[in-house]
Amino acid sequence: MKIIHSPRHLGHSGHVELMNGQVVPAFEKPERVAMILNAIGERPFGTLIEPAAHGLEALLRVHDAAYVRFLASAWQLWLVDGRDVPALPSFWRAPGMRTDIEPESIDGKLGHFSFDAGCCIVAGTWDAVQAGADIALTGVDLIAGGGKSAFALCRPPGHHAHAATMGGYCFINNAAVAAQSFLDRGASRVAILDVDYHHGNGTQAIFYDRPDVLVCNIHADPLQEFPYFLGYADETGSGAGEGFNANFPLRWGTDYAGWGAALDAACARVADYGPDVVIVSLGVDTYKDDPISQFKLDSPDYLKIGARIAALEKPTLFVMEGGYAVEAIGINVANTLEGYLQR
Ligand code: SP5
Ligand code: ZN
Repeated sequence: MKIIHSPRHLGHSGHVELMNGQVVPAFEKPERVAMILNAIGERPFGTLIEPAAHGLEALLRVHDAAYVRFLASAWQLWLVDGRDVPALPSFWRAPGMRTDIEPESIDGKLGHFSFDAGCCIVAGTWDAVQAGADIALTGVDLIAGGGKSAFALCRPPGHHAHAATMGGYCFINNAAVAAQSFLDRGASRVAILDVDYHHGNGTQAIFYDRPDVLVCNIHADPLQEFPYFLGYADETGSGAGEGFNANFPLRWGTDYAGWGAALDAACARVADYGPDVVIVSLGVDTYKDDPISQFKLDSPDYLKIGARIAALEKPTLFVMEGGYAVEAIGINVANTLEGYLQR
């Protein structure tokens, strides 16, 4: 399996987030990728390649132009204001306030284009984000060219990002950009299977009214867990997209017995849909020792996840999302890929 990786993710470092009322170093940190590369390097299945530059066109197929302009300029605007610390949003609108105006001030823009304080911007963030999208698009190239599978080692992750909103460590929705790119290259149906611990609210929202992308999400119940305001079981799509979104919320403490049953149900939906290609939003924050999560999957369980996905017998693009137990993230990702390849 080709593993697509770029060192440019390293530019997104030294950033912070708000956790339990305090500003803390971000859990979404560069060491995550280093650990995944280490684990993959110890097994026989990976060929590392660098992404090809794809420009912004494919990003603009799912993201608003004003949002992409904001991401590209935010760090400079923040510096102009005389600040030399990481940029973090701290102002948001209430329902009833204006949504049609993008403020001139950087603090206004940061709030306008975000839904939490999870997306801290530093000098190298935009370059890392662009590299991440190029990684996903290079994965599309490989599979559109006849490859059976590929692993897009994206960082930062993407599944919480909406068309014009960052959040949950995500800026550009790599999986959504990849899905749209498959369609633009001639696929008629794409399935996204999101196994990250958190609901992929951005991916769901981007494709919610469309039948050409089936979005299936297995995640912690938003009654208990971030992103709180989307990801409930009654969200099934709207308009032409009715019936093409499926959520499998699970309670804190869920182990592989419960989680694997949801995976079977989600995979049955994917198989029924008959997609040309499957994109797996691969988060391993379902792991029992993840520092911000509450599921109980253990490392050998990821072999089973990979095997279950392989049983779909579809071309498959794995796109990296979350996973914050740095000591185990590499083993868990490598197990997923090994389980996929060995079936
Ligand atoms: C891609 C991805 O996995 N993004 C996750 C973003 C989660 N941000 C909010 C987490 C809130 C967790 N609260 C934990 C309390 C621990 N004491
Ligand atoms: Zn997550």
